[in-house]
Amino acid sequence: MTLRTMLTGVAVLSLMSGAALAQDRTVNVYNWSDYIDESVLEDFTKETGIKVVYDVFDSNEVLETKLLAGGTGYDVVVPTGTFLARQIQAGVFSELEKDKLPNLSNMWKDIEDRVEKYDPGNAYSINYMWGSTGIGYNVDKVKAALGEDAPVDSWDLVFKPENIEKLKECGVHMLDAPAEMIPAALNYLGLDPDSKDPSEIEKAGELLKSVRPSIQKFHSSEYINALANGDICVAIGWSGDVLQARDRAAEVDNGVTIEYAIPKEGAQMWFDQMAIPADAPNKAEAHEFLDFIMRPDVMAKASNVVYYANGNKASQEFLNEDVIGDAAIYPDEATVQNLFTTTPYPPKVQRIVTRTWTGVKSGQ
Ligand code: N2P
Repeated sequence: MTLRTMLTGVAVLSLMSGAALAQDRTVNVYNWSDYIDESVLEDFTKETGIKVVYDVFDSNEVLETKLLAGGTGYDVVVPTGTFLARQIQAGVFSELEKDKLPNLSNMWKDIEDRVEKYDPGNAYSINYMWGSTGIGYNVDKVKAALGEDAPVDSWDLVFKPENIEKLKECGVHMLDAPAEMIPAALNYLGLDPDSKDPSEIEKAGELLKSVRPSIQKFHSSEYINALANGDICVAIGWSGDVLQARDRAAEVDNGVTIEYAIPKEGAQMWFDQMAIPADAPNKAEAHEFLDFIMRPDVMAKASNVVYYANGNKASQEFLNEDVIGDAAIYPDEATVQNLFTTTPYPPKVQRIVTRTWTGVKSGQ
């Protein structure tokens, strides 16, 4: 072999491995179900050549168990602020390399400020979307069960036994999310929704147990189709999920009308944050993914499809009017006043919450 052919061989080889490398770049994303427009992922791959392996979950507890065990293989995960805060403490995440995220300049200061209490300095996460935990209902079925004056704007709908007993027949689903259902119950009882007091958590548990016989199912994603198909009449659920149900029903024109209410007694406001696990195999790709997500048009596309508000100020001019103009998605000042946030449970209290929740679900 001459030196020349040898060199050519090396050049060809290195070119090939370069191409193979480019092709092999991957980012493993673990996000909530029903939380993105698939075309966002396709566009990212088209533009960067990075393949997206996309998995979904519908529970912070499930995500947290995996993150604490480590070695998930995920590069981007999306915990809610309260869970993120204690996961940061546990050393689960890698600090963001902000010089790799020029699109951070598009983010919304108001939301970054609110997230400070979970992630000081927004050092580990960016806001993906935020929303509220309220009530989704089938307008006609609820009226049929409770009459014209059904209290659809109040937690009375589901927490007053005489109401929920009448809804049992047409089907009620509740989120399988103790960190949201216990605060909702505390708030309804006039107690601090962020209470860490075991005796108050016990009281919330009692309220939830009192309505338990009327709950058909505890789940955190199935209710979208169940509402849309007219299979159930009420779901305690997340804002955007209920609005997606409303849309799915309208699309098939099945005569089902779904609405979402932020109950007048108040509801929880939460922030879902994208973060990079400390042991993520593809951190460079994770940063590229986050920066792509923070493009105004990309973030708007996602919100326009899933009906959740996002933490990207610059995206707002690209939002459809039925998103930016809907107070159930982008609440006005008065509605925001009615929303509460919570902080993480310390381990001891968490055990009480977990035990209480197991009791609620099993009806014990
Ligand atoms: C998406 C639900 C995300 C809201 N389906 C829960 N944090």
